[in-house]
Amino acid sequence: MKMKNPPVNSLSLELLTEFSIGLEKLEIDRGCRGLILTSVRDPIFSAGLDITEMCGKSAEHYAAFWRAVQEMWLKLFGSNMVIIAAVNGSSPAGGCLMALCCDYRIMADSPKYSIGLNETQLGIVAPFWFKDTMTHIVGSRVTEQSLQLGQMYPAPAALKIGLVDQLVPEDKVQSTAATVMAQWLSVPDHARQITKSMIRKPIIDRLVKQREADINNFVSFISKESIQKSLLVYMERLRQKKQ
Ligand code: CO8
Repeated sequence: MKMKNPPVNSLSLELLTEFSIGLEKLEIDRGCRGLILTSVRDPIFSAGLDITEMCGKSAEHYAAFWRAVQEMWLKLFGSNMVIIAAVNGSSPAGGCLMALCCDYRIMADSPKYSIGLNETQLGIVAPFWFKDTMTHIVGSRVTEQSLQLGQMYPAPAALKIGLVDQLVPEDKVQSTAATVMAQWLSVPDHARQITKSMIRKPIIDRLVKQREADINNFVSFISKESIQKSLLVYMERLRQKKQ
């Protein structure tokens, strides 16, 4: 599955909705046992959540958007398929979250590309299930430090802390993903799926149990004037970086 949402593959409400529907279809297709998640947009895997969906919109819009983010996470993190992230470029925040939901991450070996949960840099807070997903991969200490600092890791540093599993030359990301997929698919599905579910279900259940409260929290947090101001300042900084 190749994400395509120019210019930076941000996760808009439309992309998230299409993504979840697409994943659902593959999930029930018995002929599909694995999925490689990547982007058509070298050098960007995904710029994370579309910030414009979180600025200057109504409470109803924020609620619908957040439900779509939750749905993407529930489907991706909870998938029965083998999912491999072919991270062919930078991957901040929501993009990093998507990669972390996969079973294995292969990243283009270039210090130009970075990955991480940088929410605090925008003046916003990664919710508990973003934190849980990162903790699941790299442990509490690294997660705490990374989340407080909103740290983005260049590819070599990301490998060092285990945020990604393997670095390969840029032109080998897709072919390596196919090789790794073959290895994962050599394990009998039922045994692998039960094992995956046993480990991930408690993490998934935490969100399922408080999904509505999590939406309400998001809506009230993102609607605050101070938070809206932080996001606008951040967008302006992105624009100025170009000049
Ligand atoms: N959403 C919307 N627009 C974006 C985003 C984004 N996430 N990222 C970039 N853009 C826009 C830029 O503003 C720019 O717009 P314009 O052309 O109108 O000026 C355009 O895309 C191109 O951006 P760049 O020139 O910066 O492109 P580069 O190729 O130089 O860099 C990067 C690409 C590395 C992706 C860079 O754009 C970047 O770092 N973007 C910011 C990414 C980011 O910080 N994302 C965080 C989103 S928040 C999130 O995912 C989780 C939120 C959890 C919510 C919790 C709340 C309670």
